[in-house]
This record gives sequence, structure tokens and C-alpha cells, in this order.
Amino acid sequence: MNKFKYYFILSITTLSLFSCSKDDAAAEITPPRDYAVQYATDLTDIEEYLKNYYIEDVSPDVDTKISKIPTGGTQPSIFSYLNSATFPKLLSKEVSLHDITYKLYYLVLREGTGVSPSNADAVLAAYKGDYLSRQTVSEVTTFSATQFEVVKNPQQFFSLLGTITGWGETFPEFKTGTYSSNADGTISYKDYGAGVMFIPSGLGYYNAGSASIPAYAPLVFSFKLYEINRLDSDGDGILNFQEDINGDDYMRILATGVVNPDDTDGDGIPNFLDVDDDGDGKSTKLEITDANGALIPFEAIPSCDGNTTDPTRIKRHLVKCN
Ligand SMILES: [Ca+2]
Ligand SMILES: [Ca+2]
Ligand SMILES: [Ca+2]
Ligand SMILES: [Ca+2]
Repeated sequence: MNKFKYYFILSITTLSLFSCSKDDAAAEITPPRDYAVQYATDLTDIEEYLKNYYIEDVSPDVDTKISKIPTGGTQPSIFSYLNSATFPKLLSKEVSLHDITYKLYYLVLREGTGVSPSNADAVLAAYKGDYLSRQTVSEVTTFSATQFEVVKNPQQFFSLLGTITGWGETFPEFKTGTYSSNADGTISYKDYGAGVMFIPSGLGYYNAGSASIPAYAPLVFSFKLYEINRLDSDGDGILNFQEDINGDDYMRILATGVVNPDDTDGDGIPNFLDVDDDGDGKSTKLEITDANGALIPFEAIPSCDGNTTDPTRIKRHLVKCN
């Protein structure tokens, strides 16, 4: 049964943001650095960046441009917005991974007015990415931010489960806005969530890097969250976000022995990946019944919108509808 379940974990559709490094041979012979050691370095770099760079125009509707504060300059650093009562607002959250606790900073320019994705949904977002690095030439070390990608008019949804962890941990803190179609066929977005995330390499590409990003590089992404796409990873007709039992917008695979709030039967596989949520040997897809115990055909499982039937019949699996 478990093997059957794991099949679904492996079959999750994933999209990588960027292609993997072609230098696979080198990656194989060099053991990865210790996560805690690398994280300390990354945090130093990220905080140096936050304290020495500023945003030229903090309006969430413009393309965010981040520059170094010139010598003697009086521009407010990004760090000056830490826990600000008004926007922009620099916040941080803790992410437990690799047996350490990462501090993930993110700047909120605007939260958005629509819906927030869970970390198991897909997003359509405009973004610009920079990596941070230090180069030493003739004993002089220079700290720099280098742009590696910019996407102003996104055409593709990215599954947050298939991208870097930093994306999956940040986008659920934001919401979409509204959009309207223009006469020329383009779409205009308004009131969307907009911000900047500052990602330690352990929540990015780490030792793998990518074609355009060096290994162990902290990443800075400015972004605008335009739309989300709800996914159903285990194909049971219940969308991932509806299998988020404790309703915190996050669903994770945790280490053996760690209690997972999103795992009804406690078998280590969270409901959104578990084809048999309650572990009774019968797949969820085949046991959703109505008030009289009659099976509801998979195709007829109600959606959240426009559902006229009693949603409590699948309450065991479905905890919220917006
Ligand atoms: Ca599902
Ligand atoms: Ca959860
Ligand atoms: Ca389970
Ligand atoms: Ca079952």
C-alpha cells in the first residue's frame, strides 16, 4: 500500500524554474557543504544586502529597482523597514529544514486583496532574480548583486512544490489581486501582492546552482503575484489546499516520527499526497459518501464554488473552501 502511495509523491508534476547545471560531474565529486555553516555565511550576506541597499521607488505597481546606497547617501535601507507598522514592511519567518532553522526575510510592498496560494499550489508571477556574491581580487573583497533573470509578462504557472523552497515558503504570505481583459487581448492586473524575498542558498539551489546562478548563492527575488492555480497532487478530486487540515496554508512531508498536522492517519504521508487519507485500505476517491452513505462518484465531488450540496459530507477531507 505504501509503495502505491509513494507513487503519487513521485508523480507530482514539477516545473523547475531554471535548468540544472550542466556541470554534473563536478557536482558529484564535491561533497555539499555543511548546511549550518553555509547558512551562517548566507545570513551575513543577506543582512549586509538589506542594510546597504535601497528600493528606488517602493510603489508596488512599478518594477522594483534595488540599488546600493551611495557613500554618504541618505536613502532608507531595506532593513529600515523591519517590522514597520506601514508598508513597505520587512518581515521574517522561520523555516525548519536540513536540521537547522532558517530565517527567511521578505519585504511586503503590498499584501494583495485576492486569495493566497498554499505551498502546494501553482503561481503565475512576474519576477526578477538577483544572486549575491563576494569576489576577492588582490585581497580586496567586493560584495555584489547580479541579476540573472527577469520575467515581466509571465506565461507559465510554476508549481510551488517543484520550485525552490524559498518560493514555496514566501508566496503563501501574499495574495493575488484582480484582473481584467483588455481589448487587445492582454490582461491587466491590479492590487496584486508585491514584494521581495531574500533566500538563503539552502532554500534555493544550494550546491547545484543553475546555468546562470553560482553554487551556494543567496537569491533575491522581486515579484508580483498575479494568479494562482489550485493543484490536486494525489488525484483524489480534493484540491491540495482543501487537504490542508490545520488550515495554515502549508503542507509538508516531515521526518519520520514528527507529528504532521496534515496527516489524518499518521502514516507519514500528508493527506494531499495520500490516496487513502484515513488509512482504511480504501482510496479516498472511492469512499466519499453522501449523508445516506451512498457513494458520490468521483466526477461529482462538489467544487467549492457553486456547490449546492452539503459540503460537510466530505468534511473529513475538506477543511476550508476559500
Ligand atoms: Ca487531492
Ligand atoms: Ca497545514
Ligand atoms: Ca496519511
Ligand atoms: Ca480511505
